[in-house]
Amino acid sequence: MDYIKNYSLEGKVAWITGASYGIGFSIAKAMAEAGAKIVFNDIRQELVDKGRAAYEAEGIQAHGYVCDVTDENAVKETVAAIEKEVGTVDILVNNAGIIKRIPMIEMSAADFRQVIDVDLNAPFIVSKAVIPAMIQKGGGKIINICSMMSEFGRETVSAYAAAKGGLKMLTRNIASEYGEYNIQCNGIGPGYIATPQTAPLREKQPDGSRHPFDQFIVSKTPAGRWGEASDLGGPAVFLASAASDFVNGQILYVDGGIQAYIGKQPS
Ligand code: NAP
Ligand code: GCO
Repeated sequence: MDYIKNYSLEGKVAWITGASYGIGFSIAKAMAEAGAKIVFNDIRQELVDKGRAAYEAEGIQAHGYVCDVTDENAVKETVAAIEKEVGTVDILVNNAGIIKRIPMIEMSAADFRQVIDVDLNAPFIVSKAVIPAMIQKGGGKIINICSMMSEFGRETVSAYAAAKGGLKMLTRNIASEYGEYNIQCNGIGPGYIATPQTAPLREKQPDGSRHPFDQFIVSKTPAGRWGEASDLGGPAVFLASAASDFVNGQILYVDGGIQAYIGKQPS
């Protein structure tokens, strides 16, 4: 058997939510290189246009839609449009996400709810919208972008950790409830990745030194570096492909070994 064919996404329609840039863009790029047709969305037309141009610059004809993933009606309309214009969604990557770094006792309930809405409720809404057609088609793949905060807490990220912890269990429940329909639902848990979301944690200090958190993460990571969004492409293609048809309900951590390591002694 030509084993590499198991990793091909030829003929598949992959919807990566919130993928105008960042991790979602890199995952979409890798899936396109594996043969998938790429669908992405963003909350504003100008960002969709910008994202489409970025894909074109990579030689990818991506289908972009304006859609706020927290809006169930908008998601249903977008799924109908995708099915009409591109085809049934074979692969869903619930990537869209936000973070608000606020000490819990200073955080408003509205801020907490907004993070839960985007990072947990939206993956429920979008998965619920695509599963029926996946069942009809004989199967599908759902990949939820979890986080190290699916396992750990830290100061100021209570809403985000609660959402990502819940997303880990939503992943396992979709795997449990729809595995019999040949739908595999798994998570990817990135470590600390250099994207706009973590830019504040890597900002240079007024004296030109590196951000203390930047130094902390590098000392805690055996790889001795932040992850790049491109580090997530291969794991995502694996979980989207036939090569992972018997992998279900798992969270694949792509963290450079940070969760295995006690950390380097400060110099
Ligand atoms: P990012 O650079 O902030 O990108 C997030 C994307 O989600 C943006 O395109 C954003 O669109 C989109 N988005 C936000 N809310 C949305 C909504 N309501 N509807 C549609 N799209 C929405 O973040 P990232 O670092 O690439 O992270 C992507 C995913 O990986 C997130 O789920 C994040 O929690 C997770 N993650 C990141 C890291 C890391 O270290 N970076 C580590 C672990 C997990 P706009 O531009 O319109 O806001
Ligand atoms: C933070 C970071 C993390 C990363 C990621 C780690 O403030 O601690 O933003 O939450 O985004 O989720 O896996």
